[in-house]
Amino acid sequence: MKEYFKGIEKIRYEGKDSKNALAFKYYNPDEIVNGKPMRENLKFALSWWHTMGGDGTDMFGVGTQDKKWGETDPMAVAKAKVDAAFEIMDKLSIDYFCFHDRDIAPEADNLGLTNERIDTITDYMKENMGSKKLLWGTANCFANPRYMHGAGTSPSADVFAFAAAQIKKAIEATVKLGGNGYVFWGGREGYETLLNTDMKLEQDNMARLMRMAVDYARSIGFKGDFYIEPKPKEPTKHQYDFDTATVLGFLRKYDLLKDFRINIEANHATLAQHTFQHELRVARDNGVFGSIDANQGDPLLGWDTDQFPTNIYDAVFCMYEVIKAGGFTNGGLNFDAKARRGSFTHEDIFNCYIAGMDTFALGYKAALRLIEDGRIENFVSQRYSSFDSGIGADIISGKADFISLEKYALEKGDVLDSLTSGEQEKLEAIVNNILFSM
Ligand code: XUL
Ligand code: CO
Repeated sequence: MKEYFKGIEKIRYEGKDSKNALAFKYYNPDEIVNGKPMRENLKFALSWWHTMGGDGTDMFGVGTQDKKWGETDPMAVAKAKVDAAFEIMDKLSIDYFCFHDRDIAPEADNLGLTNERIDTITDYMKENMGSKKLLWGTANCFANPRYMHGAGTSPSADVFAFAAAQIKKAIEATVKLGGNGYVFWGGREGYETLLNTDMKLEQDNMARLMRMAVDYARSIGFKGDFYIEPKPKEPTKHQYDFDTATVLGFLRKYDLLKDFRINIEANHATLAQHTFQHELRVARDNGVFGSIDANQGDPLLGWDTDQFPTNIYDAVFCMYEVIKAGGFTNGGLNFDAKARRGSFTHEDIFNCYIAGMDTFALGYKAALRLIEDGRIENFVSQRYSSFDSGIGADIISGKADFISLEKYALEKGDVLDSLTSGEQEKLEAIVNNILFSM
């Protein structure tokens, strides 16, 4: 088989003192941590769209990165992407991948032919994937002009029908490749102006589409999780799946909670003016944590820059939430991230993944130390300990009511002396102490 990355050997773990750029400093896939090999703790995934297809095109210029893989015919390119992707995964010890239907096979002149192309490519993937696994599949229902007003939320019933047919095929491809997840990211499921929008019908229809997707997927044996990936804006001014809390309301309203979890993307969290950890905490606290699209934005830019994640603090707090949620089940950590336009060489692909994977490996270990160290967790439980006994325990158990609480407050007088310091700076220093003593 053709080798696409000649001169790049399998990336080895060399430890933190290594100066070799093409080596892991922190990610040792087979190291047992917290009872499991790191590759299973982290479940890294390659994103087909950015890594195999994204060529650095932006609104000011054409691509800078060769993503044709030496081919010109679109189906030959699609096959070459499979070979090149699997070579990258082998060389980086990445076990999972994620794709949109249109990333793996280019759209043809009609849906029938497009679906045949998906069959051809998924046959080829299945033959060649060996022990690699599909983390999740999805349908790109946002790029084609037919989706200019949305897919499931389009004002056109024809477009709704077309989207349903497209999603049906994407689910079939996911099931065929053994995927344990199916993602809905509503690229254009939102609005530009309420002047032309029936918001209620649009959201009711989106729920109808999701219900049909679940019913169909279960009927063909899909046992995995569905995910909604929240994002507040871009491309639409207002996306319906704004953030995790909004999506929770939607899932509850339409009775979809049994089948859906949340796929949380770091840069989407920051676009919603939340931290990455906030979104993960909301998901964890509500039992809907599912999967992660790992990347980072730039604090100075207000859009989705999808940078490879290198911010160690974000990775620590992300992994803290993942560990507290019990680790990944069907989900994993997909690098929904792309090389900067100026990082245009094939070697940069490896530099990017090594940077991201090392960041999360270090993040995982630091999060575990933070938990084992106990200073922060003990502080938090101490801070709320007034609910463990006395009046606090009565509030929690439901024994207290307004009448008994008023009696308590009247007897007590002021309660200011029950407060203790929040000690934020001390806790931040503890995080630094743990991080920099590793
Ligand atoms: C877009 C985005 C998507 C989804 C899958 O911002 O994150 O790539 O992850 O459709
Ligand atoms: Co994403």
